[in-house]
Amino acid sequence: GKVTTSFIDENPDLLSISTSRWNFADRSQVDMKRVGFVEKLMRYLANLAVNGHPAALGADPTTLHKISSDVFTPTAPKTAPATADPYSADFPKGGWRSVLLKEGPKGYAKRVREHKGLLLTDTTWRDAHQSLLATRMRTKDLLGCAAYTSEALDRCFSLEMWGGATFDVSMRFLHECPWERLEQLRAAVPNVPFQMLLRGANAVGYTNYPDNVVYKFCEQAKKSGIDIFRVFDSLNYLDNLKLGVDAALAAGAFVEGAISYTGDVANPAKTKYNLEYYVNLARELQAMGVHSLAIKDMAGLLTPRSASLLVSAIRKECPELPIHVHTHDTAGAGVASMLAAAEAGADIVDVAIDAMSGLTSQPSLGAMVANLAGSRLDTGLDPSMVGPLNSYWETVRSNLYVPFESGQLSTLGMHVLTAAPSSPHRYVPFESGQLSTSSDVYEHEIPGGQYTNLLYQSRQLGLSAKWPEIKAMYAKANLLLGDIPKVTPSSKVVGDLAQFMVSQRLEPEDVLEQAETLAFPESVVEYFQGAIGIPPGGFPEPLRTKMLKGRAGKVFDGRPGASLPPYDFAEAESKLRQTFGQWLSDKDVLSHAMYPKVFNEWKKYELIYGEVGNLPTHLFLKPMEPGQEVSLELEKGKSLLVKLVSIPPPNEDGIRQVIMELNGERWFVSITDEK
Ligand code: 3PY
Ligand code: ZN
Repeated sequence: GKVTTSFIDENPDLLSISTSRWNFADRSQVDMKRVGFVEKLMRYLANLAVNGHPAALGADPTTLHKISSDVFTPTAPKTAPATADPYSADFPKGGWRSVLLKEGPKGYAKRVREHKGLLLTDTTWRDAHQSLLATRMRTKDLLGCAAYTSEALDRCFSLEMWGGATFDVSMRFLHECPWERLEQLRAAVPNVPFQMLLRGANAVGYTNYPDNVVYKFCEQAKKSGIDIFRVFDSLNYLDNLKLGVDAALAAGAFVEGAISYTGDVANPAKTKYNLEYYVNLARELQAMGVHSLAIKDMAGLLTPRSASLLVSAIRKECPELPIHVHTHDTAGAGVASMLAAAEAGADIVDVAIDAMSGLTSQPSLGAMVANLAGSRLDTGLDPSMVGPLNSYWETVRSNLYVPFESGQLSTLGMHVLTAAPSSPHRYVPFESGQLSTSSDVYEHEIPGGQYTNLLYQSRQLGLSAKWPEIKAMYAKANLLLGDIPKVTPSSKVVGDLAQFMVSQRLEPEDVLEQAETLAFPESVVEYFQGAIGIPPGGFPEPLRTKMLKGRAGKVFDGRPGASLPPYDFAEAESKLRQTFGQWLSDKDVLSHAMYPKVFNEWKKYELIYGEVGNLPTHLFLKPMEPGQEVSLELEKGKSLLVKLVSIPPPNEDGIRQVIMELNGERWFVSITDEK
């Protein structure tokens, strides 16, 4: 327990709570909350110092020492950007979002089709860190460059910054509110459209939800700041796609219908996923009323030749719809393929800021800008503005220490890149260890977002020596399951089956033979039960019939969500209110509907440790050492001095009375030693 709270009593306005979730009814609640706020963060720091991180966070403990607590302030360039910009006339003042807001989704689509240059979507805030850093990027580090990004990338079609795995991970591992992330970033970036990835009927989860959950989710996401929904289904199953598209349309958003790309359209030997298959999908999506089409190449299988063939074919079929191409740079061909896609008529391609690009992430933004500069496809982005943004990300991510000049520099009327006092090397504990490109992706077809995850999981299961075998087995598992598009959640089914086969030493023949009796992973059983939809060409037989024989669980016929009863939001809310009282928001109810267990655990965590999203990343990740003193800036110009004085030995119950100081006042924090 704490000894005193007088410091807070004497400084009532010091610890203002910046979160948008709380609606304080009166002053006494504010003060109560403030007291709890600091006490809990101290408890977090004390617990981290005693117990370290839970293994589930996936932070490599051997790299934590690399995180330094140096303070830096990256700044905008000193030279004025070129004024005679031949392309500026093509870009709307106030960013593309002003066009979207004024002219609506159809108007925006039309303007994009008319635009001559290639437009870019920057994925740094979503897919890039999902693919490189296990989705562990914290809101604080996104906010550190948000205002600057709104200027440096003001000519982008969109910023992909939400959805996919970010929703789950922010609650589960970062102990942050995903909605708050969205709303805070929106406030900092009014001009560039925000884009999210919606897994069709799976919304931002791994399984089908009742329809009303998907509808309500889209409605709230739009309200909180999402402009563009990229909707996909992991099996390209039209009924699932339509549900997602309809829900996003009902929310009044710009809807991008995505085609999940697999195989190789340039290879005549690969007949299952040929041009006709994809053109047909494009036609179906167009009929659903989408505003643009995305070719979602989640594994990075598009070669320049296949990109060119595919874009041309779809362009011919759907001349009015913007075509947006997404790829991963796993094999190293990403820039070449996106250039080919653009030449063939794609309107928009996905890239990530250089320091967060390449390998399993998107191709480099800087490379695309430079490669097209001066051509008819010029992106219009100014490299002198992008440079400092890249330096920011180099510092956040990499092992390089990039020294920045400190101090304000905003004579050009531009935003200064300001990071909260924090450190370089922040995310080094989440690096996957992958150092080079991997062209065997054309064989195994593992999506970028899954590749590093699977590598990490395999390590945890003690299977890291078998990584090459797991990749090869992934390809075999895919064929066993019917040769399917592989992306969340179908990719999880393939990955689970592959790991199962490697660990049980099974070859495909063994699986076919013993299908009735093997203890398959749950995701594999559910796949065959139709829980995520129907794969292209149907389920493989006789495997499916054998698999399902004598197994418990519902078998779905058609769209799984269609047979789920509507979610009772009123009942869920009243139950949650009993637990969380006035602190509960509508958005929390939705988070709970999507991830009930994860939500409850996160809320329990917050009761103990508070809103840890407020801690700078180096303090969130790196345990403090006895004698160390840090300054916590909770608000501009108002800081707390926190010192870890010492960690005494545990008593007979295993509890340590960690001695800390808060602005010179001594606190004792009881922490159970779990080691
Ligand atoms: C996701 O669903 O999270 C993806 O990134 C799919 O590519
Ligand atoms: Zn992706």
